[in-house]
Amino acid sequence: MVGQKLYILKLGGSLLTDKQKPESIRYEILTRITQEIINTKEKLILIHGGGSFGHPLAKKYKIFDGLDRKVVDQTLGLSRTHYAMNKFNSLIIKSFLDNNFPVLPIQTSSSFIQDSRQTFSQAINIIEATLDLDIMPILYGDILLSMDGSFSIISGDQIIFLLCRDLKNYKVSKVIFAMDVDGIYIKGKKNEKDHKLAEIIHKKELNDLELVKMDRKIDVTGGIEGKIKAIETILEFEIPIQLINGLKEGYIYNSLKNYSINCTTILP
Ligand code: ATP
Ligand code: IP8
Repeated sequence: MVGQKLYILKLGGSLLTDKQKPESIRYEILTRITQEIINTKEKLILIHGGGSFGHPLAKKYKIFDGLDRKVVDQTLGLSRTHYAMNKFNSLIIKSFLDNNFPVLPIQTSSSFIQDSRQTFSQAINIIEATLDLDIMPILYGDILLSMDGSFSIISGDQIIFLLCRDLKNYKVSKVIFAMDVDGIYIKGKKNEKDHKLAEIIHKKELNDLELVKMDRKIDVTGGIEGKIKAIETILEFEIPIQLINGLKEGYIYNSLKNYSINCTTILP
């Protein structure tokens, strides 16, 4: 089993929900994507983000910044943020079970904990045992408890880094971020309106990207800039990364099959 090939796919909150409208799931998209993933027959860990379920509550109760006695009912807000993510996750789990496909939710906030310096994975054996059984583990951005009596938010993007770092028996061969846009847009040379999709980016170019300023949605984990920071950490493990548009039919299937698509590829 050692070194078995594995993909990690993150379904972004921008893809599965309308980030401007609280707890709004895009069912048609979820149904199609579920089918695409099943059809690939590839082994993967599925992760999903917070979208309009986790981010608005995390923002309201300032969960990302940790324990703050001045925030009214903050620990209740911590529970509510987790509960919203759990609800979102259940809908995704249901979508696979409706298609008779075996999946198992791995509750992120019970699987990772941090101290003042780093985050520890507590459930790697469980995740690997799930994969061994050909059951697809599904994790999600969630609240993150801390051993010093505080808390924060762990993004789906950060979970990917931790899995790439800590999985023992599986080797991640590609990480895919499916979002509601084609990839990373960078500024062109001429004027404001001149922007383009970055098709191939090398690790050393990542810091100098001149990002186009697109719409700002509620996002406590840093939006596209936060994603790029997480990507930098994942590249430490020499794993190629793709950012793709999951709204486009067949793109998730094609990316998991390594067929060519119009997207951003980031190479270590
Ligand atoms: P979530 O964190 O809820 O899971 P996500 O992983 O889908 O969401 P976001 O963090 O919302 O992704 O980042 C993707 C969003 O970033 C896109 O919806 C896009 O509108 C926005 N964005 C802003 N600037 C850019 C840019 N230069 N290139 C690509 N996307 C950008
Ligand atoms: O959407 C954030 O995860 P992300 C999760 O992957 C919460 O950044 C609870 C806001």
